[in-house]
Amino acid sequence: MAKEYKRYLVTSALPYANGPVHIGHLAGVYIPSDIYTRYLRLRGADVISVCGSDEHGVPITIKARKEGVTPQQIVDRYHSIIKSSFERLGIAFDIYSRTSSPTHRTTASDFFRKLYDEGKFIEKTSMQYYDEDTQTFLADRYIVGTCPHCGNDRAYGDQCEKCGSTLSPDELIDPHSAVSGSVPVKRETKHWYLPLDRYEPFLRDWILESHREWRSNVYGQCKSWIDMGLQPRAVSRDLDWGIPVPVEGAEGKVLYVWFDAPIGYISATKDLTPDWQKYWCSDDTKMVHFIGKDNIVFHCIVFPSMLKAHGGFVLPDNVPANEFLNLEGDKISTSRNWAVWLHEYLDDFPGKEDVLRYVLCANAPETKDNDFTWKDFQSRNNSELVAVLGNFVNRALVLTKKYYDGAVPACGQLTDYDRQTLDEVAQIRASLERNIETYHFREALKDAMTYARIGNKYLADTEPWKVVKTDHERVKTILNIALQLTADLSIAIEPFMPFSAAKIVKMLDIKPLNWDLLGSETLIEAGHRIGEPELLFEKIEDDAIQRQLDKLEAARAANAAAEAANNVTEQKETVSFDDFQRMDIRVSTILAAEKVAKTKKLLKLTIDTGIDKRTIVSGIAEHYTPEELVGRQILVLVNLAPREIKGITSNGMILMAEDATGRLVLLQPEQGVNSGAMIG
Ligand code: B3M
Ligand code: ZN
Repeated sequence: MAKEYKRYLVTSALPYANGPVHIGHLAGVYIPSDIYTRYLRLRGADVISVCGSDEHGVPITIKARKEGVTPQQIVDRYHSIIKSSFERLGIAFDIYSRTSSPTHRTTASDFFRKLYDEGKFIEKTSMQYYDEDTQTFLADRYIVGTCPHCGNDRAYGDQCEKCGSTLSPDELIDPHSAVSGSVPVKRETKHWYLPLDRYEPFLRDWILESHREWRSNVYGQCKSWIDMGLQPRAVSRDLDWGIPVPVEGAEGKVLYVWFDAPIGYISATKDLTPDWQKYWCSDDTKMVHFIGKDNIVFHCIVFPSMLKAHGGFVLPDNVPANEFLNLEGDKISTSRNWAVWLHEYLDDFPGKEDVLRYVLCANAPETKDNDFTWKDFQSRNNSELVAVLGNFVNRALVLTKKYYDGAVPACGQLTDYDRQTLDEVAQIRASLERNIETYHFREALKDAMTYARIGNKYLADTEPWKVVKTDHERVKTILNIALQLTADLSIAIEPFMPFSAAKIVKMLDIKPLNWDLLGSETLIEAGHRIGEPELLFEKIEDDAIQRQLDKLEAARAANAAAEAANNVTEQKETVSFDDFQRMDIRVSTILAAEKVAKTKKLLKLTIDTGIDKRTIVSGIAEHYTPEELVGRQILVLVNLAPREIKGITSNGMILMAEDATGRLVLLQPEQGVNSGAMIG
C-alpha cells in the first residue's frame, strides 16, 4: 500500500543566473515539475512548488569578468529575465527566490556551521594553483592550458570542451591563469570536505534498497557512484563570490556552489511560508526533486548526505530526472548560442505558450535524449492542437451556438454508440492519474488528448450538421455529450496547457471544474448558456518556422566564424623575393561564366587577362552564380601550368580568400584598372 502523504514539496533545479532559460531546461525540468504541481493543486492537495536562481559559482564570475561588470549585476540581469519568462510561460512556482537573498545566506551559513560544530566535516590542506598577479587562488575554470589528450590549447582546469575530457588542473600542459595570463604557482590552502564515504551504508539502504522504483537512469547512476566508492567532497572554495565560510580563519573562502544551492530549496520555502518546517521537517511530506540528469549525483547523493548529516529534514521520495533535449540534431549550448531561448520564443510567438508546453511535453526526454525540431513543432501544432483539440472544441461550441443559441441541450435517449463512447471516456482518467503520479508525463499528455480524439471522432461519426435536418432530438444528445467532453478537457489539459484550459472555461462560461468531476457524465447542466467560441489554436505557417531556422543558421555561421578565427592556419615556410617574383599575377576581367556539367562546385570562366582571353575552371559555383560574375575584375595567377579539369584545359588560377565559415570570397582591385595590370 503506497504511503499516504499529508503534503507535497516540489522542488525544481535552480537555474544558473548566468544566462536565460532555454527549451532544454524547460523540457528537462520545468514543464514536468509544473504539470505535477498543477495536477496536485487540482486534486486539492497541500502542495508547494519552490525554485529560484542559483547565483553563485565560477561561471557567473567568469561572465562578469568578460563583460567588465560585477557578479551581482550579472545575476540581477538574468534573475529577472528568468523569473519573468517562467511567469509568462505559466510555470506556477509558489515562490521563485534566489541564492543571493539574505534568507539563503543565513540558512546556508547556519547549515554549514551546524555540520562544522558537530565535526561532520574533514579539514584538509592541499596545494592549489595561485595567481600571484591577482593574489587569488584559481578555481578550475580559471586555469587554462593545453589538453593532454587532444592538444587543444584552451582547455580548462576541469574540462576540455574540444574533446570532452574531464581534467584536473595538474594534467594541463603549460597551465596559465585565465585571469591575468600569468603562470600560476602552487600554494597551500585549507578546505572542508563532506566525507561522503561515511554515508555509503545510509545511501545503499535508502536508495538501492528502498527506492528501486526510481527511474532506471537515476537509480543506475546512483548505483554506479556508490559502487565506485564515494570520496570526501570539498564544500568550500577560494573565491570572493559566494557565501563566506562561517568559521574563523576562512577569509577569502566561500561555500562550494553545490553545497549552498540545494539549501536554496529550504531558504526559498522559508521565504514562502513561516510554516516551512511543516514541509521540510515532517516525514508525512512527499518531497520530489525535478532536475536534469547532470544534477543526479547532487540531488541523490550529496544533498541527501548533507540532510542526513544535519538531521531533522525529509529526504526526497523521488527524483524523476529527465535526459537531455537536443535542438535540430545538435546539443543545446549556451556558449554557442545554439538554443531556443524562452524569452525570445515568447516574443516571437505571442499567445502560443501552450504550443511550446505541449510540444516540449510530447517530446520530453524522459528516458533518453530527444530532439526538438521546428518542423515537428509546426506539425504538432497544426495536426494535433489545431486539427484535433482546437477543432473539436470549436465545433462543439459553434454548433451549440448555431442550433441552440448557446444553451446546452438536454441529453436524450443514448444509442449504443453513445454508451460505448461514454464508457471509453470514463476509462481515461485512471490512466491519466497513474501516468502523472508516476512522472510519465508524455503518456499522461496523450491520455489528456484522448478526450479530444474521442470527441473529434464522435462528431465525425454522428455528423450532427447532417442529422439536424431530420432529427433535432438526436442532435441535442450528440451536442450534450460533446459539451461534457469539452468540459472534461478544461480539467484534463490544465496541468499541461493552462492557458487553453482557461480559455475553454471562459468559453463554456463556467467556473473551473474540480478534478473529481473528470469523466463524469454531467459536468455541465442542460440549459446552461455558454459564452462566445474562439479558436484555441491557429496554424503556424512555414515563414514563421523559416525565421527560426534562419536564426539558428546565423548562430551556426557565427560559431564557425568564431571557431575559425581562433584557428587561423599557420604561416607557410619562408620564400625568397625571387620566388615571389616568378609568380605573375594580373588584374583580369570575367567575360563569360557557365556551370560545368555534372559538377556542383565548378564554373568554366572566360577571362580577359589583358595578355589574352583564356579559359579557367574554378570551384566557386556554390559561392557565386555565373550571372553575378560576368564583368567583374579579379586577380589571376596567369603563369600557373595549365591543368585538365573535367575535360577542360584550365589555364591559370583565380585568387580568392576562404573565410572563417569556409565561404570563398573573390579578391578584386579597389577601383577599376586595366586588365593585364601586374600585381607586385
Ligand atoms: N544550478 C543547474 C545546472 O546544473 C544548477 C542546479 C542547482 S539545483 C540546487 O544546470
Ligand atoms: Zn582535449
